[in-house]
Amino acid sequence: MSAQDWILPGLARRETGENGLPRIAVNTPLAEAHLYFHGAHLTYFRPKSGPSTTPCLFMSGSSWFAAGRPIRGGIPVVFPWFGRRRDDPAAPQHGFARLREWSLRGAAPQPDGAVAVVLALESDAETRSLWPHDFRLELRVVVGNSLLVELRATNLSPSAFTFEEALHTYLAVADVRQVVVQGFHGPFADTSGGGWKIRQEAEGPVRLAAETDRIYLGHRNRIVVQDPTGKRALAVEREGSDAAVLWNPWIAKAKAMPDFGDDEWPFMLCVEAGNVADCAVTLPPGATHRLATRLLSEPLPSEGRATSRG
Ligand code: TA6
Repeated sequence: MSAQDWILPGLARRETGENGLPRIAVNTPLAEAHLYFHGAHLTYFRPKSGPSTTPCLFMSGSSWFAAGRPIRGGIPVVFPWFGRRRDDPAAPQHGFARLREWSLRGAAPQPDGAVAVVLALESDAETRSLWPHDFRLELRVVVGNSLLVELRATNLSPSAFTFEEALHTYLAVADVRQVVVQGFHGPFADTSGGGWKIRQEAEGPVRLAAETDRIYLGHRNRIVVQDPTGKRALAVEREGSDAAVLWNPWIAKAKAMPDFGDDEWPFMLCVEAGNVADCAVTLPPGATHRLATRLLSEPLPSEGRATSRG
């Protein structure tokens, strides 16, 4: 490795990742992570202390790593729409930000020993052909005992625009059939099978036993995924996020996804921070909106049972 590969000597460097795609590898005494320039996609985060030092993010062994294709797993950046474009079915699912090559904006060590890396994406003719507005996106990743990911969207247009966004986090779990999810309450949109049916969550923790695809609007709670088989809990804290998404494809949908192994569905659970549907963001000219998600690896409650606290 040559000297110019170091972004932060001894802490962060450019290297060649999967399928020859360039990435930034962060390796500190606290944790390690991989951040691809393709889609500003964080694919790997492993804390080096705490209840478990196994990776906290799921990555599919069948993922594409190719121009124009989304990476399957880690934390996809969803912008400027979520899901399918109702007015343009041919437009890429979940927007174009995760399909573009981002550029390095900067990197810096933090007082607590973490390392921050910032990638950026600005509008151009291609993005304007899909979405007629000028913007700048900055993704700031802070790799420490926990993982902080911030998405800042700035309106560079002369008029306001409205967008949807999400940090589509794929949590790594040892067996999704055993997990207990705390923190989801109230009504949600059940979008499994492509529908949109409002249902009411029963009080108490959520357990999964089938394809689960839920959008909770007006939801800001801390979410904790207790993974008894993995002997840890993964907590997701959010800021600037009025919606949360819970997703596991289960058996049939896993088989239908070419970039997802048929037998991989028990090992992941998406808990996504975002602003979608009625919670979409309208940004005045020159303004910036910050969406943030923090991922923490924590011990299970002492008995390993679901706590009563929501
Ligand atoms: O976030 C849940 C969801 O909208 C699901 O409906 C499913 O489509 C998932 O995103 C994955 O989307 P992708 O385009 O990455 O295959």
